Amino acid sequence: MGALEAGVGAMPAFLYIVGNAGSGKSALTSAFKNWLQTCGYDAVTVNLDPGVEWLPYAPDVDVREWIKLEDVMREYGVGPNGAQIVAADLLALKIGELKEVLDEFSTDYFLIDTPGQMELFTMRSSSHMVVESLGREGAVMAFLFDPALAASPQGFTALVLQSLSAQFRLDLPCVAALSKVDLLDEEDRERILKWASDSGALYDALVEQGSLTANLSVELFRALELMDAFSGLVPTSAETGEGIADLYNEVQQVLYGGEDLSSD
Ligand SMILES: Nc1nc2c(ncn2[C@@H]2O[C@H](COP(=O)(O)OP(=O)(O)OP(=O)(O)O)[C@@H](O)[C@H]2O)c(=O)[nH]1
Ligand SMILES: [Mg+2]
Repeated sequence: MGALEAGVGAMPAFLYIVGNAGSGKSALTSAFKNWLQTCGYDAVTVNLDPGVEWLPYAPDVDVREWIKLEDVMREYGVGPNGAQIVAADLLALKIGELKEVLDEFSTDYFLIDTPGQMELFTMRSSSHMVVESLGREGAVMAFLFDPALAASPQGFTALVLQSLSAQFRLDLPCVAALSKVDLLDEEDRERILKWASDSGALYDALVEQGSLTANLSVELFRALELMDAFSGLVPTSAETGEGIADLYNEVQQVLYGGEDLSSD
């Protein structure tokens, strides 16, 4: 199905863009907004990182309006890491105000750029409250696999486990994307994409590297298969725009099951 055929739904989508530090969340937020606008859809970008100093886009809604990391450090007498944790919890207290601001927008897509340190968003109950308050209807997570981490079978497996724990913690459906594909040569790209859809290929690669010996690993792979962990990755590049339409279609598929819910 083509991107425009899929159409957006009548309700706005909330796309939480999640991934390890430097995996390309902010760049993808920016590229996704540009792509949606080119297709004639409206999108609102939301920065949830209180510590970010520079963004590749001008956020429409910015958590720094309410919470700034340097203020938290001063007021609570904590360092940058401690301040991130306090800020994540303060966000839960400010969520009513954030929601009021979001409610003022009439849009198709909220693109939510989450903090650099992924565990601050995926592991704290405050984020669960954020998702709950903004609404589960229309909410999806895009989990980014950074090629720098996904290139080795061990790194790839660790990302699969992280994405599952993020889904489990936030209780959100997930679309997994390989970011920055423009940095990969054809061979590396194909290898990583194969691991994402073929657990046997990943298993073999781990065995080849001597990373799997115990029977427990077989059991782990069986469990991962049962959890649908090998349903593929959407290759994307914020740099070239490759795959953004595919990512959009995947999100629409998760939200609306491929039905044409175009509000036109
Ligand atoms: N070549 C290439 N570089 C990219 C792409 N996306 C992001 N980058 C670069 O990767 C670096 C990190 O990108 P960001 O978008 O800031 O990543 P992030 O996940 O938001 O980073 P934090 O918020 O700090 O965790 C920057 O130098 C980007 O220019 C891409 O698709 N292709
Ligand atoms: Mg960022």
